[in-house]
Amino acid sequence: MKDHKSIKLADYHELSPEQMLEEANAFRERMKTRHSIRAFSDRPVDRSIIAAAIAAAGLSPSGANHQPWHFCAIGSADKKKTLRELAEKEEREFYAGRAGDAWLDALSPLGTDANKPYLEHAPWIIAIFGQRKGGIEEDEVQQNYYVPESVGIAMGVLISALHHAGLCMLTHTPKPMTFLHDLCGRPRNEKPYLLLVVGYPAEDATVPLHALKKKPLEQIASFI
Ligand code: IYR
Repeated sequence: MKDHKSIKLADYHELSPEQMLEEANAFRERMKTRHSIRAFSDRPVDRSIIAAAIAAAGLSPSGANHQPWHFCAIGSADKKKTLRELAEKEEREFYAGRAGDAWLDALSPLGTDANKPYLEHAPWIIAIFGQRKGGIEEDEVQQNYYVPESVGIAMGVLISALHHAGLCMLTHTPKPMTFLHDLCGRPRNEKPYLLLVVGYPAEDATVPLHALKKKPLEQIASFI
């Protein structure tokens, strides 16, 4: 490798192959109990839990380690009310025709419609933004690289961290989401990627059968 500043890897913790398999299996079983839900309780969730999960997501790998993401955790009742109104406005147009028949057909097994009460009920909505420009220092304006990939990885870590902490979620993508710039006070050169609705499930929360059908390993992986 070319000369660069580094430290010796010191916090790697090796497991035996048996422990590895046990851990990997245990994690898969834990992830099996992650379900997107659309009915949330209004029970509060302490901000420190959300902050810890976001901090875990912030440890994700990213293009040139520029960490091109911003997580805006929306907990204020006023903001959530506005968010619901603005998102539902977009969704009404989406379901009234903007989506097109094929898309609406694909969504029908999920039972979704333009009503998004959970945007107001759930204690936290996390809006995730990708930054086209930035760099590793706070005030830098360099080009960022692999932004969607980096944001996607961080999102996966965030979802895993929140699930691991015992919370329920919904990934939600009103389209377009440009109203999030003003709502979250973020600059226009950031791209809103999605909303993560986070909280406890409502008593009557359900999981659509369609969402339980996961592709088997043979279909999603090849070993060559
Ligand atoms: N944003 C809409 C539609 C929607 C789109 C996809 I792709 C989904 O997987 C689920 C819903 C909504 O939230 O209803």
